[in-house]
Amino acid sequence: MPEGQKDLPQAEKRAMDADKRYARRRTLWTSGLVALLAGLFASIFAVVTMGILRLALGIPTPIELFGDFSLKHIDVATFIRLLGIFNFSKTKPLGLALLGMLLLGTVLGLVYAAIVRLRLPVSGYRPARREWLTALGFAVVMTVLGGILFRIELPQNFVLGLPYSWAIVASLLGLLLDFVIYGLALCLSYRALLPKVQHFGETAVAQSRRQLLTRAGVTALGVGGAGAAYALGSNYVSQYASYDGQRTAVVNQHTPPITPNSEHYTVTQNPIDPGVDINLWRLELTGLLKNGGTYTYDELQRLPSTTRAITLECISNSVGDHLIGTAIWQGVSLKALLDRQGGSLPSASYIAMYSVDGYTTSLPLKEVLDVDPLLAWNMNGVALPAKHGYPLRMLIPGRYGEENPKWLTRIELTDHFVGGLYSDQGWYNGPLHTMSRIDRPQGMVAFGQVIEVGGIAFAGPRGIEKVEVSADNGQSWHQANMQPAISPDAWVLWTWDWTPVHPGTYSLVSRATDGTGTTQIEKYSSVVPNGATGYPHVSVQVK
Ligand SMILES: Nc1nc2c(c(=O)[nH]1)N[C@H]1C(S)=C(S)[C@@H](COP(=O)(O)O)O[C@H]1N2
Ligand SMILES: [Mo]
Repeated sequence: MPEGQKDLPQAEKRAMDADKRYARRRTLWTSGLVALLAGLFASIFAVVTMGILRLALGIPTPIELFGDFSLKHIDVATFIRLLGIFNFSKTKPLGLALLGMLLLGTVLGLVYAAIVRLRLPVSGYRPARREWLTALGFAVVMTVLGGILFRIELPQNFVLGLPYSWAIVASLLGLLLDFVIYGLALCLSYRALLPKVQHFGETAVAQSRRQLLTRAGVTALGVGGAGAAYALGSNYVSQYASYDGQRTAVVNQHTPPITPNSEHYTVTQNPIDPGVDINLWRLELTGLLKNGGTYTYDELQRLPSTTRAITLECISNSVGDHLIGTAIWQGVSLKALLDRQGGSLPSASYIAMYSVDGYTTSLPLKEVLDVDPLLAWNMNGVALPAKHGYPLRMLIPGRYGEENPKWLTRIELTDHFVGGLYSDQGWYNGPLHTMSRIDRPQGMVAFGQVIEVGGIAFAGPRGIEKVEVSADNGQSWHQANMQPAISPDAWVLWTWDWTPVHPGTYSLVSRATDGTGTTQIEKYSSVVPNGATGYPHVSVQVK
């Protein structure tokens, strides 16, 4: 140690310590700030990657996977509350999740910086091996964590409609690519933005110009990336399934026996409904059946098909509401298809159905076969419209709409129940409740003439035995006339000729009795979580 230092006065030593501390703090602040900027930059590029993969190949973004995952982990009551808070918009919560992900990616920049611990100033723009490896490690760990957390959500593919296993592979590769891009962008931009040591043979001016250009370059790329992310987001939002929740049309207070496709109610879990590439799409039959099998769209359509009118009703159809419609469906019966595969094994007690949008439902096999379900490719004489499940959907008569998967791709026979969005939330999935609805009259009617009261009634395959109408709020009942049902699985239309004895305000009520002789439940209950019950009441003024 040189002579002089030994003799340094206490005060000077303390000043030097303070300097060191100051330098360390500056390093910490600089690294931290640069790490956050690099984290944000990397997140933007990850979002651009996700957007491209989602829109071009239908690979679900981590944001959507997170959304699907979360929705299965809340109960019906919370679900309904959230629908209210977000005013039934799916893009708003997804937007929030996107912001959350950007924030997370930005903060992760700090973790990266803490791991690589570069001493400032750094020499050169090229990341060292350790930095590359750390970035790669980030990508791998994030992919593995995502894969484990979202393992149930991975089998979904929106643009191509890939079969189940391929969809899992595509989703995992998508996650990997998203996170590799994140890691690379983080590693490169962190290095690029940090202050550099002065090199011999380069003037200070040249050096700081280079540093400035790099920072400007990173900023420009970041702004460009943000623009691209915005454009991709707008494209996504422009495809939004705004028809979700659309009611079946009633024309002049009359419900047509068959609902035209364009007027059939629609309900979807998806922000954007899936499309499928019909050359890639398959129907797979697997699990506890004698022979597994795979069908292309053409192969399915060459099977002997049946045509049947089936009424579909959403579990969210309140008393008097219009989330119910009837179409003539054409397809192959599930029984016939399973028979072709040699039938089910004795241990098969459940059927699980998987759709290309990741929607999954499951029901007891015997109960399902009892109602002779249909795998339909045509709806009212034309190929299934995209929003009603092209290329194939399942119709299980007597079960609420939620148990009638659209965009079906895989049927599995199992010995256990397989969860899905609505069953996980706790919605009822048993046989639907008998219902009736009064369509007319409404509001005001003229006194002194016969008034036709009319509406619908429905009990799935149990059928409707009779419909009764009351004009005095349920004190006396009159049997309505029923049009013969177009099929055992369709609603019936009914009418009753009413001659009010004096003008006034009347409360019309209806009740249906199903084929087993059981009258619909009188006690009012809202749709959550078991489906609505209660007699419909319509108040009319006779003047
Ligand atoms: N794959 C898939 N199938 C689905 C849904 C969905 O979101 N995804 N929604 C279900 C619900 S809740 C209902 S009520 C019916 C609605 O069918 P529709 O839109 O053809 O009337 O589809 C069911 N099948
Ligand atoms: Mo539904």
